[in-house]
Amino acid sequence: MLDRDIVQRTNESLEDAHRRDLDMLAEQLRRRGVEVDPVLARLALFQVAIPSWALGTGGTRFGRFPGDGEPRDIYEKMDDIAVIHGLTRASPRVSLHIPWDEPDDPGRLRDHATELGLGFDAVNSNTFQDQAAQPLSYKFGSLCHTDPAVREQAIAHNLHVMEVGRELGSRSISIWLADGSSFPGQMHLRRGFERTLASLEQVYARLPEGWRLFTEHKPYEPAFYATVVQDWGSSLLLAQALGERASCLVDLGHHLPNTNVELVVARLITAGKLGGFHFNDAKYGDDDLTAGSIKPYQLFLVMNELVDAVRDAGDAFDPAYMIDQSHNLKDPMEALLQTVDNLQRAYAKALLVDREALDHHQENNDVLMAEETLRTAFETDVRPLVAELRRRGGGALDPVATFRASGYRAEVAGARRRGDYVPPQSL
Ligand SMILES: [Mn+2]
Repeated sequence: MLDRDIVQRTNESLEDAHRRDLDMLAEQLRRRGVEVDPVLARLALFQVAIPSWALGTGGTRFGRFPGDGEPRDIYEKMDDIAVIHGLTRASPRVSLHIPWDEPDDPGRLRDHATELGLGFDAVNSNTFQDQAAQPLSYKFGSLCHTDPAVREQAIAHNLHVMEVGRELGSRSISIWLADGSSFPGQMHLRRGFERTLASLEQVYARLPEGWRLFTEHKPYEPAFYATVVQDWGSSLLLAQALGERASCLVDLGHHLPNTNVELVVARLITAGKLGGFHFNDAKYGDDDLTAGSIKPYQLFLVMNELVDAVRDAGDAFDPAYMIDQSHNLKDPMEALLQTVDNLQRAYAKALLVDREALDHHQENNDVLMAEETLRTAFETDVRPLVAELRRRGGGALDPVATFRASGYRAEVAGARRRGDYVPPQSL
């Protein structure tokens, strides 16, 4: 099992090279008037939640190729997340999906999480699939359905998810509005949206004290003609109509090709309605690839808007940062270690943007220097900064290398197959 000794031994073997890399970077940053420690202090505030559905191998419409040692239930998933957090020190919360990871006893799961040093971020409802014991079908929609009984069922499900979340200590619910139509004429475009809003009002009215509700938009899929909450504009209409505690969730993959996602983020910040993120990356559609793997510059530009918003609003700006990925080829735990690292790198680069210089160049319409100010930050190799933050927090200088050295996957593969699995110690 993964223990502190392996982290320490691996760190020791990497320490010398790390020191030299960090010193070189610190010297470079000093020339720009930037000190390492304040950057690390701000980088430490960036934490991201691990989704409960990302610990097992995902699949495509065509097939699934499961790996050895996948977690068999939510408890084993929590154990894997504890290992990920132990290595990254930046992912202490879990975003739970219901019913996929519905706990039999929320109190017991909460205790298990606490023992592992974990907590819960937004809970996710699901009205885009029919479940075994469910009386009415979502084939033609859920919260938007023409039949009030189906809408009632979907509302009741969301209320149930909030109740489970409340017992777990969660403080928000993400609702992906997957309803839509695949053919012109299938659904009355305005009425479908109005019914969705009316249903969400019922959910919002029962939002527990101190909770937030996130609406998640998507342009197409599973519906191919008109998604009810197709874009950030529709999501914003819902959040504004619902009230102060409703806001929009931006899934990076839920935009049509070439959409300027950082601009969407900026607009939602202006409206005071940026609730949270689902980080991932995409080449063609909702590909759910590793965040930063396809469009690292876009990820940096999104982070740049977030860091800029913190500058203006301080602690009042507090979106929920979550990952939403499907790991079909990579070991899911390794992919998540890589993702957290990628996100921290992008955020660290955004922290290095010389904002005074950028303001100056923007005010003076110096296009080239404004762009170069961003590029200077983006092209800085911040890997030693992120590694140093992990090291200081007791994590791994190189999380994937440490994970591989630990033999964790092989060990749980044996135990989980044999059925005598003993949860690992928290890092
Ligand atoms: Mn999502």
